[in-house]
Amino acid sequence: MRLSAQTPLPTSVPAPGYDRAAQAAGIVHIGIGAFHRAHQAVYTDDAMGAGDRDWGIVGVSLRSGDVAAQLNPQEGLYTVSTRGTAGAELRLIGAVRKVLVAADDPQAVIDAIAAPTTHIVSFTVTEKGYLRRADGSLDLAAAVGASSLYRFVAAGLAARKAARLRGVTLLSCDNLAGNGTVLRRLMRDYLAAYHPDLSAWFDGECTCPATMIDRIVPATTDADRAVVEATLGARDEGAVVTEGFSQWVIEDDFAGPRPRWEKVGAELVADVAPYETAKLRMLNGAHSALAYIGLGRGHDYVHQAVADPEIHPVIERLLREEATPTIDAAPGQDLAAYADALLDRFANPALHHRLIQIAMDGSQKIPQRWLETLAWHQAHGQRCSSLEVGIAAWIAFLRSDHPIDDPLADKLRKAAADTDAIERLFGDGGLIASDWRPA
Ligand code: CS2
Repeated sequence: MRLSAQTPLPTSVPAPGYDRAAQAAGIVHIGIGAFHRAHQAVYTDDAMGAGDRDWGIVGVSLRSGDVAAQLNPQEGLYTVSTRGTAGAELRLIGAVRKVLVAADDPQAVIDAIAAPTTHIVSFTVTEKGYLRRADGSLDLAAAVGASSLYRFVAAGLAARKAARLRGVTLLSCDNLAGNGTVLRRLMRDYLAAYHPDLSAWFDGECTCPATMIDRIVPATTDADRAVVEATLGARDEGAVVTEGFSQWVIEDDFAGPRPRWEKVGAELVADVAPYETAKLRMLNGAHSALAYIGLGRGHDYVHQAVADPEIHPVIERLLREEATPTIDAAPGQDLAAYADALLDRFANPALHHRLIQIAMDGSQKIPQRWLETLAWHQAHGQRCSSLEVGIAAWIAFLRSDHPIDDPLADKLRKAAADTDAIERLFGDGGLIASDWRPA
């Protein structure tokens, strides 16, 4: 039996306490992968559980029909399993109304963005989904492609303007440094090139707040779905598995109404930068190092790599001595406690977070995770031995038999094969733009 609104659930599984069918969709979310379902959709479900209304989510997949096939037959319902050392907890999430596939029905996506009830368009499209060139500008040729977020957003905004509706908040929830500013700049580049009539309206009507998003969400496996089915008594194809920890820090700069996410654990702040910088350089920086060093030493999962006595001190040094001094902490932000918590989170044996999942798209991740830290230390006349081990491990990974899943895969493999690999990757005119120069 497939999960649906009619499925009788075990009493141990909490379900939405609000009238799902009565909620209008206030959010269009582009890139509805496992991360969104375990993070923003949970906060939104909680906000509606706490009394907010009309914040249903229309999910969009730009390319693949997989998530639509998982969730639409289930009326958008799915479970989140939270796994820690103390066991697992399951709950049903009701915030997602349906999933659209842009490749199959582009007009439906444009109509959803243009709907009068929509106030927020949010994104988890991964680093490469922003189509940013090394100099920070938009890759204008790629941005007119069929799976470009910019095309859909611009067409939706044009329809709003024509209908004399208000603008929307564009909320980037990806791991980029200054994600709000990046999205605003790239959206402006797109409009200037292809919709100049919309540029002034966009500047006056739409905002792009920065966010720091944090929850570890491994890709769901068939084994995970089987465990959920045993508890639920129904098949949930859209199940997601995650850790207990969750954090969301959002710049309070919305163009119109928003859910009261701050009532359900999110932090609405004036400046996200200290949280975002700490998260990228510490959590994500350590993750990428664990991935490449760990794979090189034959591990499959994060918890195995961090327990390896050869790797643990490298990660601890990366967190405490390399990343920490580069971060201007906000008042009350305790970076030593954050490093402790990260080491505990990485050690969670119940998550089964694959290193190869983190290893993908290294060319898109490494600049904000490692190179800004390296550049800071270089400016202070210091080296970073842990990050240098990480870079060596990345090059070894690019030379290995592992499949390289990265938009620059071919170029990276060629550069890494060279005896001057570091120079070809990071030197002047190298593949990876950065302020850090190899010594
Ligand atoms: C990971 C992130 O896959 C990766 O690159 O570092 O997805 C990480 O798990 C999340 O950012 C945690 O919030």
